[in-house]
Amino acid sequence: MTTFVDRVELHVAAGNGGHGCASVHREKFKPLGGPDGGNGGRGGDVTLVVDQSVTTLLDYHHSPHRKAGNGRPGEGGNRSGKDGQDLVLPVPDGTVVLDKQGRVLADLVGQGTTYVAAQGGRGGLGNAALASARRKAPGFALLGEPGHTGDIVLELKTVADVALVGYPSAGKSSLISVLSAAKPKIADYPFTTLVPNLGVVTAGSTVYTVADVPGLIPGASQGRGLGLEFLRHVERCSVLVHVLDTATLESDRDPLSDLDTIEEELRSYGGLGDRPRIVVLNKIDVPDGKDLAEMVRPDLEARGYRVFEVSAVAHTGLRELSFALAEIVARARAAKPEQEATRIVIRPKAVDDAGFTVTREGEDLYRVRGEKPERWVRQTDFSNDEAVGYLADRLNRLGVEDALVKAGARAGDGVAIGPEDDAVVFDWEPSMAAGAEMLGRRGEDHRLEAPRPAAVRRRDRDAERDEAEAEYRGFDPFS
Ligand SMILES: Nc1nc2c(ncn2[C@@H]2O[C@H](COP(=O)(O)OP(=O)(O)OP(=O)(O)O)[C@@H](O)[C@H]2O)c(=O)[nH]1
Ligand SMILES: [Mg+2]
Repeated sequence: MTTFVDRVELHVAAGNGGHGCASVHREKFKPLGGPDGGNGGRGGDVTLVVDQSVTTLLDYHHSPHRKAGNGRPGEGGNRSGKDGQDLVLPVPDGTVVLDKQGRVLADLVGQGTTYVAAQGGRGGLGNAALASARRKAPGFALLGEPGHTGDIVLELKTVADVALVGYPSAGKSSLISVLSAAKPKIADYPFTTLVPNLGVVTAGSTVYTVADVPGLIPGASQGRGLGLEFLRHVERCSVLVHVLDTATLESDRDPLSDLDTIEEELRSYGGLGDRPRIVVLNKIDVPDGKDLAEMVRPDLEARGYRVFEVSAVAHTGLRELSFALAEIVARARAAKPEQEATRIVIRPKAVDDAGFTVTREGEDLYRVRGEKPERWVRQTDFSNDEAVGYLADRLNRLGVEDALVKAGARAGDGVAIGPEDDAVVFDWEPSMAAGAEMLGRRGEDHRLEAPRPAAVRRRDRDAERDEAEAEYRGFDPFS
């Protein structure tokens, strides 16, 4: 028997970006030939892809830690690092991706549907890419960014058009076995079915799928029997079929009270109220069963159910049932427009906000949050003064310094960039950028140039930025 696993916790780690390289071109008789450090490669993504040949999440149960490849560092001679290998994880059709708090991140239905569960880190720019007219020889490069890591929960919700529900031994699996080519386990003891079975039925020109779930008993909502856990597999169905046993030997049961019991449990589970229902009275090959079926039929019809009398063993009434189901399924499909074509690539919401916030936390601590400042910090090699100065320039250009002044920060106050558990904290030097400008822009030797008035410096700075943006286009270090 294959094991069925329909819920797993998965730890995904995308690859880290490779570091940029700081290198100076060397040739005989040309000792300082300009910066030629290449960019680091991108870290690989971890991607989930629906693969209909995969039916359980078992693999992930056994090995829940999955990591994509790291990008390689850039090298001298303008050689870029290789991108890290993406990791593609095949998942069953109908896999729901949740975060640990239970919020749905994605619902993966349809062959090829793709979800990027963790995005690889960007590679760091090498010093060749960081060079510009005004910063001719950067003595630093940017670090590659760490890839995203996180815990996600995968939950399988079977994708079936028709769901069979009922007491244990009512004959749900038997019905699937005679309506379709599926061969589920059938036996005369309760809870034969421990995991959902799926069968494909063809009726005329309509092809649809039927799933059963482990039998329900009174109190399933309190966890009796196998509980209601498996009802999530019927959530996607467009029609519910009550399979009622007309030949049970238990004296306190009959089709009508069985129906009430199951309905009560479905209500406790919730969310299935709007699904059309039909009733199947099974086992009419048993003489008493046939009598009982005829007795309860008017009652059921009075409650508004369409009723089918069948025998899964004697193959009675199956054709009528399968065509009636086909008709309901076809109607349901027509009502909700065909699921958008498969191969939808779903990415986690792109973090693309240009903004940042400054908040005061306590006497002398200010916190800066924002996608850019946080990313720039991750890209900075703090053992390299020039790299730190470059970071200060970038922050200043974004307006972080001004915002700190506005928020009341003063020299010596702590400035934390990033979330509480992962922040870089500086002692703030408000004059940092100004000071740097006085001494000369990074990567240039101010001693070779005459001092220029502030307005000119500002114009130069703007020009430098424009130039940089044009130069790197898609790979803009300032964005
Ligand atoms: N006489 C008769 N017996 C049937 C019929 N359908 C199913 N059975 C018998 O009823 C018993 C239970 O059938 P299953 O198909 O395993 O029932 P189930 O609803 O899937 O049960 P669980 O998986 O335990 O919830 C088996 O012994 C079947 O052979 C029928 O139409 N007539
Ligand atoms: Mg069964």
